[in-house]
Amino acid sequence: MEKKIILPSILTLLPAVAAAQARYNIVYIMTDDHTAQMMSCYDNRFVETPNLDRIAADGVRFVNSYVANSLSGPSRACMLTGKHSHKNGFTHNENGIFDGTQQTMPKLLQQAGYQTAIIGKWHLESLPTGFDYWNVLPGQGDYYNPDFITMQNDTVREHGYITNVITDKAINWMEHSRDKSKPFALFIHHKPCHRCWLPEMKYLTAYEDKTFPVPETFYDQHEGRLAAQQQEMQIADNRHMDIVYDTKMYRPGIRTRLSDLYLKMIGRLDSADLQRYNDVYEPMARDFYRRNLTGKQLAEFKYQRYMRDYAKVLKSLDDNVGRTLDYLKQAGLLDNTLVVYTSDQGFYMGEHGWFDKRFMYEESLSTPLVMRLPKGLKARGDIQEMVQNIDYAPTFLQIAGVAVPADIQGTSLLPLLQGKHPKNWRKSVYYHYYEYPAEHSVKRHYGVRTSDGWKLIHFYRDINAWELYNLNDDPNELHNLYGQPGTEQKTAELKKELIRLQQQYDDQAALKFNEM
Ligand code: SGN
Ligand code: CA
Repeated sequence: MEKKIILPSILTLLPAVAAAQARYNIVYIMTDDHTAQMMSCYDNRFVETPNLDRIAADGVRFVNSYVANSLSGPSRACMLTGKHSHKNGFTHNENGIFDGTQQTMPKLLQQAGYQTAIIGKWHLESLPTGFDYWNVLPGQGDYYNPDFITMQNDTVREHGYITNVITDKAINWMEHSRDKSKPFALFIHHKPCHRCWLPEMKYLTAYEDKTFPVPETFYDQHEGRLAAQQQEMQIADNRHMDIVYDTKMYRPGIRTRLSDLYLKMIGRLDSADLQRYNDVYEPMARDFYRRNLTGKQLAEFKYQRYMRDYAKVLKSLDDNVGRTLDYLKQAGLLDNTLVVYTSDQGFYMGEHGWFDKRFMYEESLSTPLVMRLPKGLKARGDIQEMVQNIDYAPTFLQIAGVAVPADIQGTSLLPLLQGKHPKNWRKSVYYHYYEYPAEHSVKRHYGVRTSDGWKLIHFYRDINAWELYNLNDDPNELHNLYGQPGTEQKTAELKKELIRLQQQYDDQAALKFNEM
């Protein structure tokens, strides 16, 4: 069992913190579908994200950061509760309703005298609880002139581009609405880089002259990986990545599975902006339909369009994170505030030929995580320890001097932020994905990933397929070693570790599927 740290009082265990100042504020910025490949402090092949990198440069970068279930709602529920999906009850996006009566980290912070607020994507269906202020997007929200649900449960349409609007609201709350006599925890949940990557007007043409390198696994045929052969997230396949909705190649008269949704989304623009939008995309579409691309040429065309639009929405995101940091500095809050930047999960940028997430492979099991630390927390640079999104709740509680309830499954990252490297730190993480059947058709699976680079996955229920990877030799997870001669001992070792984690986290349903 991992050791659970119960904090009786901030004065006993955090004398440095208590002496230096009142309790730290927490500004938690979470984006949607933003993956580490597209963040220059992790990977500089594709884009520059100077403001996100500033957080890491001034603080810490977690290089082994994982989610528990690579999907929006479940990931958010793990963050709020500090518990795996089977314990917080929110396992799927589809038909999921978060039980807002349960214990959550924001509620515990609130009870301890924090002002709490959440602005932006919520995606848990029930209305937020545990927040003094909330203003959230209905479902996935819209990029253009977005609607927000207010605390009176009205839906109000705002004017502008989503990332700017959310940031304005966040800054406005910090500056004008909160009770400045109290510490605060603000959750800023952005929409980018979620599908279908609609850019801000000023970045309509950004990256259009850039050609992105095609990932080495773009043409992966998924041999030896049964579930990967059955997914529906191929960039090349027009049934998965829609030529109109996703790559914006619209022309009058064309109808695709998602073209109506696309027209509805861009139709939210004011007419002058819609004209500007069409002036950029229509000529591209005319040219595209003239060329009649097929095969590899079509696949790579779609890949470039995908990368460019993703990079455009990311540019607005990076600007707005910069604006948030500048506000904190100007308001004199930086020294006293923990700033966290992360995403609800990672994403495929053409690796294995894919977009989307869900699989326990590295790109979507991982999530970017950087933090700017308040005065008194000494860690700087890279943190190698394995961390998971169930750790955020206990971390924030401990930072706030609040006792961490024993039923929280994550581990507080505070020792790491203090520059310590506890010897008994976890050596493996547990993952469990549930949403099947569903869009993108990724089969249910669970598994273990160890700090020494091994991974065991079990796709279960309407499929029964085990996968084993040695990431040290096969970082792209192309060679499933399960059942290969010579791997028996490693497999047994990992199965034992998987069962240990399932018992530790009390995932009874999964334990039953091990014997399938
Ligand atoms: C939508 C998207 C999917 C995406 C899910 C979940 N389709 O349904 O591509 O996987 O959200 O994303 S769309 O046609 O509506 O764009 S999540 O990040 O919210 O979990
Ligand atoms: Ca997401």
